[in-house]
Amino acid sequence: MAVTGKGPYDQQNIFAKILRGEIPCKPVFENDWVLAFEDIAPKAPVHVLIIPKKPYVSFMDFSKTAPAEEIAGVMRAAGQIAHTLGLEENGYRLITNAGTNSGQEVPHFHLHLMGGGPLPAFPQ
Ligand code: DGP
Repeated sequence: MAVTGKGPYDQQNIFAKILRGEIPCKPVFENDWVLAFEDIAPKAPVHVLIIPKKPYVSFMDFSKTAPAEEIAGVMRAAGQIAHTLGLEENGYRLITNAGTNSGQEVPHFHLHLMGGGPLPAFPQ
């Protein structure tokens, strides 16, 4: 079921549990700002979720309240991950679902990084 993408932040959401190490993930990258790991239900040959380590419900929350340094850190990490995964040569898609109409399921802001092959015309 889609979530509204608005607060308050639910400390029991699945990505909060992954960040706390309470449930496993397949990590591909980590730095001070983000953790990135493989999506459990990939929609592309490469499908990685990039999440801030701090608690933001959605992009609406993140874009309004995160310090500029953190916003830059998350976006730079996304580019670095795409580079490291070898996605730059043939390109990739970077999206976020925010709120009910988007179908956001997990109420912790995340970027979907997809590539590794031709992607369906957007939106899927
Ligand atoms: P969204 O609809 O934008 O909120 O996308 C949530 C994504 O999270 C969806 O592509 C599936 C993925 N997902 C859900 N639960 C888990 C989990 O427990 N582990 C991992 N790795 N991914 C998950």
